[in-house]
Amino acid sequence: MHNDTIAAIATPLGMGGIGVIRVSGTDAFSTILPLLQRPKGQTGLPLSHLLTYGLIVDPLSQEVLDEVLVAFMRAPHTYTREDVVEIQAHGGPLILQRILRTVLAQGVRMANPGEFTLRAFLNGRLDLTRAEAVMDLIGAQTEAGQRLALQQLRGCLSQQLQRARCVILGVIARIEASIDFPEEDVPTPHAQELLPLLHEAQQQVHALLAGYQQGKLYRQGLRTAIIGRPNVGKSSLLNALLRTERAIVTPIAGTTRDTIEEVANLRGVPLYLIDTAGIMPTDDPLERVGVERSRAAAESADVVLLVFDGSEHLTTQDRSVCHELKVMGFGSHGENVSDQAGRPMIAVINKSDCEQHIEREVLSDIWPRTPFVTISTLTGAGLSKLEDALTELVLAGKTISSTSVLLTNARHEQALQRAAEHLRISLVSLNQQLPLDFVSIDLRAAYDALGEVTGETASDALLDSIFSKFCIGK
Ligand SMILES: Nc1nc2c(ncn2[C@@H]2O[C@H](COP(=O)(O)OP(=O)(O)O)[C@@H](O)[C@H]2O)c(=O)[nH]1
Ligand SMILES: [Mg+2]
Repeated sequence: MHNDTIAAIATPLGMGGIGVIRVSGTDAFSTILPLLQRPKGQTGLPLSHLLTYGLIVDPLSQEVLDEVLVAFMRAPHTYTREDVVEIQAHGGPLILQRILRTVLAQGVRMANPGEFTLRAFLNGRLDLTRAEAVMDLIGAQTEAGQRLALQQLRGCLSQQLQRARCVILGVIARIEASIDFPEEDVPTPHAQELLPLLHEAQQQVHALLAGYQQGKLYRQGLRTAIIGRPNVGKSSLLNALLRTERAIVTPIAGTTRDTIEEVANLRGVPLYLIDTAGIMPTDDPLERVGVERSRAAAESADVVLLVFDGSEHLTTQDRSVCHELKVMGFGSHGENVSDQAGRPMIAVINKSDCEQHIEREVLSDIWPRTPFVTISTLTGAGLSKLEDALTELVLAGKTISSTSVLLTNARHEQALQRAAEHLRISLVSLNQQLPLDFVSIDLRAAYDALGEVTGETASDALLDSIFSKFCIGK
């Protein structure tokens, strides 16, 4: 099924200077060449990997569809490792679709989502972690996310995984040789020789797992709900963190009726900010929907920014918002640092440019161990302190360097957890001096689990589920 020739529009649908149609497979050259009318005197196959000028002509109607530049790229030095043709046409959706239709009419099949990358994987150009990195790179929301994806695309994660696999395979080979050839000269390995090797593999797996919480943050970002009663400055805070005028701000309480979601960049972590209508009792049916959505936003958030108006006394509404968040488990409880931490929350006291009337002691009683930050969205005072506090809360002071390899993908994490568990059991068996074939069963399972991450032992169903998430043309 993977040797037919496929085609798709590889650039996003919309108006643009250029748009690209990608064709891959054994018939790519022989399909496109007859559609291309080149300047007089140019015949035969153009040189590989160079641009050729010409017109795309519909072979039936002889109509000229567009003036194009075409790259003919000979396997194996191509994205898919097959013969690839990329047609650079003018970037209008209609033009690109007409050219694509003409190409498909020559017997080429429309590519499935991710099929070009799937072929690159099946033809051995990329392993699975690198193929997945292509998608992460395209979808990255911050430069830090981009860097992590690029590290993965360049194979840094695969290399670390292969090192651990190699060690495990070495141990399996020694055990199985001694089991298979007991009469010959293959000595039974001693636990003392194998233990350090397995500890080394275990350490490599654990090191990767340890980076996952952080890596996940950079890739998936953080849902951050801005909560508080109306008019405390929630929408102003959203705008300030985005450094744009996204939400409408007015002195009229209840201006924001629906929730607004935008992505801000918190020192490399994508922050999905949710501005809410505010949580307060209301009889207005429209407002009630807004209030319900605010509650839902808080409930589903990773972090809450609870906003107060420092220029006013605490109101009953402020207190009832506090009560609701407590019930949802936000903020740290108890008197001691060692007490159980609640869901992450920062209390933000806004309007520091005005005379202050808020009862801070009351707030500290309600939220004894929650960080407080005083800001003014009007002057910008305290905003970088707020970003510090957020960074501290979610990253605990850890930031990444440009060469970090971090696990960012839940699929990888789950497979590595399984590998770690099998390694642990194999070490227990070895320490208890159980027969070596017990040890080797778990080592094989650990080896396979690591291979699932790189794709060496991935099932077709897994491949389908991964590549179907790609966009068409990738
Ligand atoms: N003086 C002062 N006014 C502010 C500040 N932040 C917001 N406001 C004003 O407070 C009112 C309500 O702001 P808004 O962001 O719409 O509050 P929301 O209802 O919580 O979203 C508007 O008139 C803002 O201009 C601030 O830091 N200082
Ligand atoms: Mg608002």
